[in-house]
Amino acid sequence: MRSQESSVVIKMAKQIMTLCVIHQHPRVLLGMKKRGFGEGRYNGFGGKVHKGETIEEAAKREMLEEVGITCSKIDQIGVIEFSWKNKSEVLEVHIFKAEEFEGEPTESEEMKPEWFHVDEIPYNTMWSDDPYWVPLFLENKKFKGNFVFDDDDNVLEYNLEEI
Ligand code: 8OG
Repeated sequence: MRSQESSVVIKMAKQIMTLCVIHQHPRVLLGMKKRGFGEGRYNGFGGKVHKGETIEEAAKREMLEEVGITCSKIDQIGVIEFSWKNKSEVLEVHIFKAEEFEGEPTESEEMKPEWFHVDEIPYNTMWSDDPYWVPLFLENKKFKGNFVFDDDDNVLEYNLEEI
């Protein structure tokens, strides 16, 4: 019989993150990540949720910090959990859409903003999971899922469902 003492419980801390994409059909605003995690990839804007703020507040704060725009109305479209086969890190990313904003998208130390036509999303220079869920996002379909990456951030396995 397996004793309680011999079982190993590995607790993985989940990092709660935001990701917000401006979608003014038929164009979307992405940013080239200039430094840190995800450097060299186009992405929406976002980051870690700070203590004491809601996820939505964090998403709006990151829009202002990373691209200098104010989004009064954002809608949550999806939530995805990302993990790596050989790492204990787990990211829970809350994905938002904004159709309106105030201000002029402005390059920051972290992001260089750029508009793309929805038919010309630069998937080759984005996270490897993006081709799976961005089409749902563009069709305003809500979704949840999880992706597991290998050491090179390639998708090893995933689940994605509309909700
Ligand atoms: O604070 P930092 O710049 O490290 O935040 C990382 C941003 O990248 C945050 O907005 C969440 C987002 N992000 C991940 N993983 C993935 C992913 O696999 N695909 C996309 N599109 N964005 C991701 O952390």
